[in-house]
Amino acid sequence: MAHSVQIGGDTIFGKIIRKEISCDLLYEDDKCIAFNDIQPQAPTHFLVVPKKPIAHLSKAEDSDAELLGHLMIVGKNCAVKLGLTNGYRLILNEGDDGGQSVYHIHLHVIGGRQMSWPPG
Ligand code: DGP
Repeated sequence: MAHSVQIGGDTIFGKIIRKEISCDLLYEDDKCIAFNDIQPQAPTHFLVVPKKPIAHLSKAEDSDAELLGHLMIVGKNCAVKLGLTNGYRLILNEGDDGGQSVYHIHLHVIGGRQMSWPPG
């Protein structure tokens, strides 16, 4: 018997995508969802999450290129809507060394203050 795969996958972000838990929603379309991060690291901090449950960047396939690009465009459009006219930072944490804690790929968009470099 075929396994049934849950839409959005089996992480906290899957539950948000399926509306099983709430979020502060900024944007949604058929491919992704954007919502404010629950632990903001700056005055503006939101996540752009594909509905396809790719666990992390190193699991992405060549055929995911358009979807991954879409996340950046949605992040840029949301940043405009939120008034981030002076710049912002996009971050994608990959694996343990990258500091990834939720294994459903997501783009952080952080702004509203001056960022430093290198990141911690
Ligand atoms: P990362 O460390 O890159 O995997 O980032 C995961 C982010 O997800 C972290 O900044 C906190 C955020 N997060 C975790 N659980 C929830 C949640 O239930 N709701 C929201 N809005 N954000 C969450």
